[in-house]
Amino acid sequence: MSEQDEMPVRKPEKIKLADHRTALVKVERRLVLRSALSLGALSMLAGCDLQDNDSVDKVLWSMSRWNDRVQALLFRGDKLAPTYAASQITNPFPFNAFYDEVNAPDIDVSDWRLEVSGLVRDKQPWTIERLRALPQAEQITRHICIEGWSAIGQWSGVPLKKFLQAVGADTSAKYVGFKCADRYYSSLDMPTALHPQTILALDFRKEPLPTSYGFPLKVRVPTKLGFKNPKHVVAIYVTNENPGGYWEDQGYNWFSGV
Ligand SMILES: Nc1nc2c(c(=O)[nH]1)N[C@H]1C(S)=C(S)[C@@H](COP(=O)(O)O)O[C@H]1N2
Ligand SMILES: [Mo]
Repeated sequence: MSEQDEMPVRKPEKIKLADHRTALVKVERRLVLRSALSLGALSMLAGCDLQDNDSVDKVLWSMSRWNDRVQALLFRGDKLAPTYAASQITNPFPFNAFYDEVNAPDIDVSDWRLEVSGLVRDKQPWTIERLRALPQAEQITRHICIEGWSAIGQWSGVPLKKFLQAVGADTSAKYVGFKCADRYYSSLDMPTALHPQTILALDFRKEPLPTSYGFPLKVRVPTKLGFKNPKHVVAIYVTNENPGGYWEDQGYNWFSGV
């Protein structure tokens, strides 16, 4: 579709979209393939001329929330993300965070505990040794960053489903939230948390996660975009209130997955 085709068919003087074009194009990109709408359809659905910042903002946020619901309905708990051969692993694997690599948190694993709270039976914190004693799963999958790069990596660790079962989580709750050592945070819908490829990754390429890639624990979710893969995780909680996330709360679509 060309840029022209996306413009709503209305009298030019009534259209005040130009200022918000970048934001609207971003939101349109966020509407994933199967539920995509054109900009024209967006302004028609909005039923307004999108004349001021406030109404544009409202439309953008309501579209994003609508999109979360549609995406959640389209999500199939059994659909697997593609996997790759060891020879396809990207080396070196790229680093990304909201800060430079030298500032990645340097965590002493003997002090580190994984805190558990919310709708769970057992709130005892976990040491790395106890996590390693749980069943482990390995995957070679593609990490896709919204900033426009992707890379294939190999991660292994505890399937989040097994962990949630081990702590007696209420898996009828809606969300699982994560807090990180660097103030990053994110969250998943329960069907994605229970997905067989969602793991509490402890290893990268069969070695403990390097500092930059999330030591000592990163949530690896190959059915989601990279920003929904929190690194340096220190707390997990089960809740019915959407915990949002660092980028999610700045306007990135919350579901951001397939
Ligand atoms: N704790 C924490 N986790 C994070 C981030 C971050 O800044 N802090 N950035 C996210 C983003 S946007 C991406 S693309 C991936 C990058 O992971 P990598 O450094 O292993 O490639 O981490 C995600 N998880
Ligand atoms: Mo990212």
